[in-house]
Amino acid sequence: MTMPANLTPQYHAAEENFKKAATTEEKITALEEMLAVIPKHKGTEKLQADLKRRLSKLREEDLKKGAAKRFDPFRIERQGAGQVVLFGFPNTGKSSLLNALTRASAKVADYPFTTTMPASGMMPYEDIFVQLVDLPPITSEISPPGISGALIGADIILVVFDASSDDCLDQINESINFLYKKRVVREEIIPGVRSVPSHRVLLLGNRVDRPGSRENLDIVRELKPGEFKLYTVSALTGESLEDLKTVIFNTLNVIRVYSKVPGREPDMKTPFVIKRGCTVLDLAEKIHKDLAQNLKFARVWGSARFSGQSVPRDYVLQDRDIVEINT
Ligand SMILES: Nc1nc2c(ncn2[C@@H]2O[C@H](COP(=O)(O)OP(=O)(O)O)[C@@H](O)[C@H]2O)c(=O)[nH]1
Ligand SMILES: [Mg+2]
Repeated sequence: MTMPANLTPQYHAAEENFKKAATTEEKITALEEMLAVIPKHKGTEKLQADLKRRLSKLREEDLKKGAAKRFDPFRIERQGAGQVVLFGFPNTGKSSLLNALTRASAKVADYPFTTTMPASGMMPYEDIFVQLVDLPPITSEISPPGISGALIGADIILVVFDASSDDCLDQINESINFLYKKRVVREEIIPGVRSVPSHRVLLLGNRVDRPGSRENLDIVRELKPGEFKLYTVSALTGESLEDLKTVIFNTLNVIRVYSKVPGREPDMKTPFVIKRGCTVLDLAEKIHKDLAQNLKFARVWGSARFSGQSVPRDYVLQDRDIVEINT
């Protein structure tokens, strides 16, 4: 096919990576990069469409091959209301946070590289669970191969740093640079290209119980990369861990709804977790395909103007609504 003129050096570099790619995963990443950096104008429309076609074909192939057959310890099966990864330098307290927030018992030690494989646990939040994944650390020199895949698949990335360390600003900057370099986070969101939006990347200062951390945090507040929100906790004393849970839940941007069979009490034990903005029809689809097809109307307790009000299928649900679907 004829190449449109004025493709950028970044595009050609990404294309080089594609040619060199050894695995399907690498090919997908390179194609995503090509699509991300290609100049968007009329002259490249054909090429853009071609890239998208190749990308979806590769993704299909990848699925067919079966992720399960290839053993990849960095591919942690998603569970619960969302997946949150703990990412950062050694000894910042990632494993301690996992243990404090879940019932996991990851190994904690005050020497680096105690964590060599991802470990996960479920964090209870009110009546739901959120999955936390403790990743092996990165440093200025090394990063575990495979870590990008675990990062890009996450709903939230917690960039954990040691607030009591004089290096904490370097820890933050290097962690953030890593995310940009590996294209986990991008300057702009490009349709069809995976990335974690910057509002889902949270800076988390741990060990605030230790001396010096208040002063360090003053500096961090002033000099941190601006677009990322900052939170502080202590895994040791438990300080602000409850607040962190709420922040995580709010950042996931999901709601809980309780289903009710007509004529019966609602099931308040196991909520359905759906994206904020979902409608009655979306919920019905999630419960069962047939239910969506036969859906006539629903009654809602909670956000509706009065309890048990009949609402149409495009009614937007709110957190903690009780929904009775009528067919
Ligand atoms: N004082 C204090 N020590 C902590 C805190 N969190 C972790 N630690 C200690 O920091 C060291 C490293 O913790 P670890 O969870 O293994 O860090 P990781 O390498 O990031 O997984 C251990 O000695 C922990 O006991 C905290 O909030 N306060
Ligand atoms: Mg660890």
